[in-house]
Amino acid sequence: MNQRIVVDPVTRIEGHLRIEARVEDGRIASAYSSGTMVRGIETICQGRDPRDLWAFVQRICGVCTLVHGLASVRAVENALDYKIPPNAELIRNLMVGAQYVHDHVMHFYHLHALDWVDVVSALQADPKATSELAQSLSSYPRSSPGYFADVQKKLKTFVDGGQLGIFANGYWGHPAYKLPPEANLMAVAHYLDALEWQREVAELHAVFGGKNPHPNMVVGGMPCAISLDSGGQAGTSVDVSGLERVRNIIGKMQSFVDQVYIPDTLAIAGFYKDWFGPGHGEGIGNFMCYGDFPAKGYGDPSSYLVPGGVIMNRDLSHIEPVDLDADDQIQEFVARSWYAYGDGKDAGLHPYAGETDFAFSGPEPPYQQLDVANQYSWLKSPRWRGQPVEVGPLARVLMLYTTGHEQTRELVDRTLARLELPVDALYSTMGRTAARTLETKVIGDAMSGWFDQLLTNIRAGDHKTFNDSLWDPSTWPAKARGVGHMEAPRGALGHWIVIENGKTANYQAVVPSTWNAGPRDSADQPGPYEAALKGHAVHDAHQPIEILRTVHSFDPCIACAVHLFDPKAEEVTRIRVC
Ligand code: NFE
Ligand code: MG
Repeated sequence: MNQRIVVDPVTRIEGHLRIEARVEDGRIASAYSSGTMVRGIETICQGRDPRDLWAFVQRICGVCTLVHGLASVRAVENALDYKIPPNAELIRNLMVGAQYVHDHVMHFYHLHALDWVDVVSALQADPKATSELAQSLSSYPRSSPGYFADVQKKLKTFVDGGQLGIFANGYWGHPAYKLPPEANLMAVAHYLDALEWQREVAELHAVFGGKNPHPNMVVGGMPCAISLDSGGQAGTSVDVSGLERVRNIIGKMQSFVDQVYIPDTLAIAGFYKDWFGPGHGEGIGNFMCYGDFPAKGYGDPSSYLVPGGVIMNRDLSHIEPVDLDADDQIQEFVARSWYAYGDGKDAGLHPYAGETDFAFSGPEPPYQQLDVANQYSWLKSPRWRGQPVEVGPLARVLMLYTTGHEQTRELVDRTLARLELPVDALYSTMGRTAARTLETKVIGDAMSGWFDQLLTNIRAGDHKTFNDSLWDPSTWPAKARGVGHMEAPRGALGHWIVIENGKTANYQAVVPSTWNAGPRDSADQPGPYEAALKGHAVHDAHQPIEILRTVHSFDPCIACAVHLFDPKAEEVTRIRVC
């Protein structure tokens, strides 16, 4: 029997995503990923002072609150060959690192866990047995029978009142849920703890950047002064007490990752080992990283913690270099998107020459029934040398693993050994989810090192965080162009800027979720979500939990992915939110 399944909107993500799947004989034969809401930032950059852009483009997203600001200042610095002080580089690493740890823990508990954890089943759990289970897995101190009994009582109040609140609308009782009630209760307790924890650790951004979300940035470094004075005498939040706060936050991050996030990932993964296997989100098998976390500056990729490069067809023995300036490498195609290029062709445009002009017949796209044979998304289709590539935690972990990063090798090997799985198991929905957990450990630990280095510099008398040598646009060349790239939590992110006479002549952002969630291209090659959904067995077309598991394993952010702007400022569509 053939069926068409529509999930719209996909919830527990940022932005508006619709998935359509054609099911033949119980399996997904083809899937279509559509970004259904358009919003916009890129075009309003044109004509502006390049030094102001970070504040505009940072509003592309409120989830990855920092990354578009950083990609933007890096793009301008790259265009102008503007060097920044080592302290600014370390603070940027710390802030991006904090974004990873915060995002990934929140994704696991608040956006993805309920695909695996049956909240209602937690009511059947024995709090004492839950306590024993928790203590067998971890030294996390919140593990007493009384603690779990309290969480269960809170949950029971929700259920008895017919108000599941934040837990409403799950597919509770679906046979795809495999955890015993005690494991479900433990995960629900940690879901609630993670809410409290994330509020505390978000403060790191506020110490260095004044606030969160959307901390302050500056072209040429970081806008915070640093001082070893105390008690506010220095007039900066980055004084002795601010630095102590940062040290405490890094410690809190590391202990939550070690005591809660990693043990929970391993425990849950152990019940879903089939989700490490074929037919469970293995995807297209091409992976790309731009690389990030420089030890010796953005201009020295050999010093990056995460190397850049492309892995094709799962061949871990060979890494292709990626060149973000080359016309024929990074390109965006629009054959299947609601855009058209000025020449009417779909040859693929490099972002320096990127265009964003709407094209669909009628007043708005056919949202009720996507025209999947033609155009069906507000996302473009980015390609590397014409090929779709997956970006994000799995790409980074494979890159670190295959280039011999010792801690990653040890973490991956230990995890696979414990679950009795081969390396190929990583190419899967659960592999993607586990990779995210493991990279959080790597980045969280690296943060301690960056912090120590920052303190060492300050103690040696280096307080410099900002370089004013190129601040004046009259010193700039008449024409310049540059790219700011980074590894955002969801994957490779690039902003490209063309500067003419001190103003922005063109600006394009190509974003991780656009790489992963983009539609097919003119050669009919599916994007990574679409490829990963193919082949799933769907147990119940009315409760397609299999689709949610795999799409969520990418951590979609469609606000990031669709970020263009209607230059005529017309209303493009109306979204009804129920
Ligand atoms: Ni809106 Fe983002 C990250 C960026 S998305 S979350 O990480 O860039 O793909
Ligand atoms: Mg773009």
